[in-house]
Amino acid sequence: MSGADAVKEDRLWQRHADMAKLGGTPRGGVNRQALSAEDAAARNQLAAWAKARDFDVFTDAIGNLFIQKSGTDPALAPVLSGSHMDSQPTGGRFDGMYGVLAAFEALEALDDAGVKTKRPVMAVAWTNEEGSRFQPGAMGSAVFAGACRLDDMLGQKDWKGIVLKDALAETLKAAPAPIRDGAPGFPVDSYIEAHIEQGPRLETAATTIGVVTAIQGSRRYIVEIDGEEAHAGTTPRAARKDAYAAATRIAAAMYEATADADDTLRFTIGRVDVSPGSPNTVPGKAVFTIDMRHPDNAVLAAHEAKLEAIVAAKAPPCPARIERVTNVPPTDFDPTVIGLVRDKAESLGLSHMDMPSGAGHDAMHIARLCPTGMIFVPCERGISHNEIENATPADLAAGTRVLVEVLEALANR
Ligand code: HGY
Ligand code: MN
Ligand code: MN
Repeated sequence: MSGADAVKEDRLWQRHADMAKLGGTPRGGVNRQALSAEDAAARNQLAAWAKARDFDVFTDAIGNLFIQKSGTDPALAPVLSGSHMDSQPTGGRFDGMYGVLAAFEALEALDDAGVKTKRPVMAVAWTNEEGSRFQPGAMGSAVFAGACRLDDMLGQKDWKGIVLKDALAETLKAAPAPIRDGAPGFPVDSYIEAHIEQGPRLETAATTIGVVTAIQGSRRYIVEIDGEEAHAGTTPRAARKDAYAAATRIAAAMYEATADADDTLRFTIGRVDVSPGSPNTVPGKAVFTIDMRHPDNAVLAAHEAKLEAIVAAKAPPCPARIERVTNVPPTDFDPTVIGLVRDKAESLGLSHMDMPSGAGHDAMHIARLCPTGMIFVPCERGISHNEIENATPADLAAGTRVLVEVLEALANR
């Protein structure tokens, strides 16, 4: 029996149902934010399944969780596959989790089929990919790849002021696993990540497998505006330093400046905090986030200059600043890995198409370490970052069969 034949669709689907209970929401989605109690519960669940298989389980100093199936030559650098288990606040049960469970199912299928590989094969759950609680996103993979410094990340605070270092310590206490000592990162031969597409292209093309060629560039910013709290009834407009009024002027100008004719640039203001938040006090502070993406880095750089100019022009009389929080250039995946995904989908008789990724993934950082690629499967109406996110058991299993085949090929190189 081949590893791909040993993939169990029901087991994989049931694991998604089991994990969806951890942070499950009334609408069938998940709220399992990074380094929360729900995240710790998912870590414990995955580790329990791994230990039942005698796979090795360990974490690193930023909490990335690794599960290893040994190879015949332990001295060789491992092949990694995985994604993330943290979710958006109103997230779906497949974003990230599919990539982790597909990787674990692949280890199990190889084990069930008695397939030995030269290289060790590892499933990985990267810490804090979403970045909705602690910025920046894709944090665990960025620290592992050396794109972010561990100490800088440990000092990050969430919107309630909780320091990441403390949340991480609590998570690792609630979900203990041996910590591989030293700074995060170790030699990796290659990396392959399975993920739902989070867009409608595969479903529209009635195609099962996305052969992912690249990820578009993404930049995130924080805009902070300082106003002056004042009485809503007595303070004339001319005397006001209204932080929220300045924020709306800035935001309106930014939406206009980023509305490109071919609708390729992605510009999102996802979070706005206004304080003190009293109906009859002029806002003294406004803070909002910006998420901007495009396949061409030069376009992102040009628009970054526009955003800075808009803050300077529209903020007065309120002092304001814009700070770039992340800058991940466009990522091209490795032609060998792309070719493997395409060939294995073909040999398994699965429809497939080459496509770029609009969403960001941990693979964008790992691609700077080693040959990397991704496998997409469809999600219903392309909806994601939404509790109604959905996929089919058959598509999830099909993507996992391609994953097993690719892992075997990479691990026996
Ligand atoms: O934002 C992203 O692209 C990813 O889904 N976290
Ligand atoms: Mn994701
Ligand atoms: Mn996501």
